[in-house]
Amino acid sequence: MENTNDKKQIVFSAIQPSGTITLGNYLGAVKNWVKMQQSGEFDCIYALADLHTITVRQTPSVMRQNIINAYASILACGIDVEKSPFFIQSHNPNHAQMAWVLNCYTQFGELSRMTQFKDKSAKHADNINAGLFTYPSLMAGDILLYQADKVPVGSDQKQHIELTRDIAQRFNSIYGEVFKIPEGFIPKDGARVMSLQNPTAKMSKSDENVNACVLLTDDNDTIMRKFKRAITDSEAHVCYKEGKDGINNLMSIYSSVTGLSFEQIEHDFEGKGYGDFKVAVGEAVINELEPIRKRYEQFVKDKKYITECYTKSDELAFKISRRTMDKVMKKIGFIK
Ligand code: AQP
Repeated sequence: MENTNDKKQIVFSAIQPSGTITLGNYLGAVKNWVKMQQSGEFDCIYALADLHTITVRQTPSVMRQNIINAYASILACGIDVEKSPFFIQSHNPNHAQMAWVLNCYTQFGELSRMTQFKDKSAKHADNINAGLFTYPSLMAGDILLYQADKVPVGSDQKQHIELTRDIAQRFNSIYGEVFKIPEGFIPKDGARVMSLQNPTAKMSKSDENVNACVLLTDDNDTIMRKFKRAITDSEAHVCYKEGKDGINNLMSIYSSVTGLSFEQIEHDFEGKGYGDFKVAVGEAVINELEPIRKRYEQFVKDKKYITECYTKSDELAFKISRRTMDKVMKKIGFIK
């Protein structure tokens, strides 16, 4: 990252190591992280949001491995820490501190309206903890600490970004221009990749049904098998239409990886069955993910390199975020 005074816009985004990174995470967010890094137009800062992960109960040994695997996956997608720091959230205490402060500027009613809280409470009814409820204030702190202009995320995070803006505006209206007001950056295609087994629910890395998600670590045969088994409908006509959730999802994935428009896809598959279409989607996704998986297999074995990457990134992230944290503490009235 070039830490200069050239006034590039700042990009911040994070991903939870709550399982293996999915095609949904990749198309919705990480692909844009890489594009924004490569464009040279932005100063990008990325994080592994491991503090968020414990809002759902984790097994310690699995969590340790998930952190390493997720870190290696993101490097394999093309994040280069020489250009964009990619740090580990729990290594930077400013995040926990900022989350507490922002909790005191976030309303109970606002948090109660968050659909992710409602979904996750229903899914984990035996563990509806306070962290799950206040997850959006931690996320707001992640973004605001870096004075981010743009936040590349999938559409499931839109509501949290809007709340981040509201919290920042509320804080600024009391204390002056402390926080930059960030904007979400949501892709046109791939913004919400749905489960292959239940196309009305989003693809999630913590889904217990292995056939529901394509993982960045899946081999080519597994990817093809998952697409062949994807739930569709009985119409056997490849077109984007309300009610055809399974086909709509496959078209959206295909469009996102090939760049083809829906009209072009409909034209190309006119008169062909779903079998042909599923194979075409499988092949396109294999082409996209195979090089990533090969790089992942190299990175994940190289613990020394991974440690070097995050240590360097942690230090830079701490330095940048501390500036905002100090300012916030001073404005509120804490003493040094
Ligand atoms: N299905 C999806 N389609 C498009 N984008 C998605 N994202 C997640 N699922 C999809 C985007 O991926 C980024 C990282 O997400 P996260 O790990 O911070 O949290 P999440 O949204 O809760 O992701 P998962 O995969 O659903 O994890 P679990 O199962 O642990 O809850 C975000 O930008 C998100 O929008």
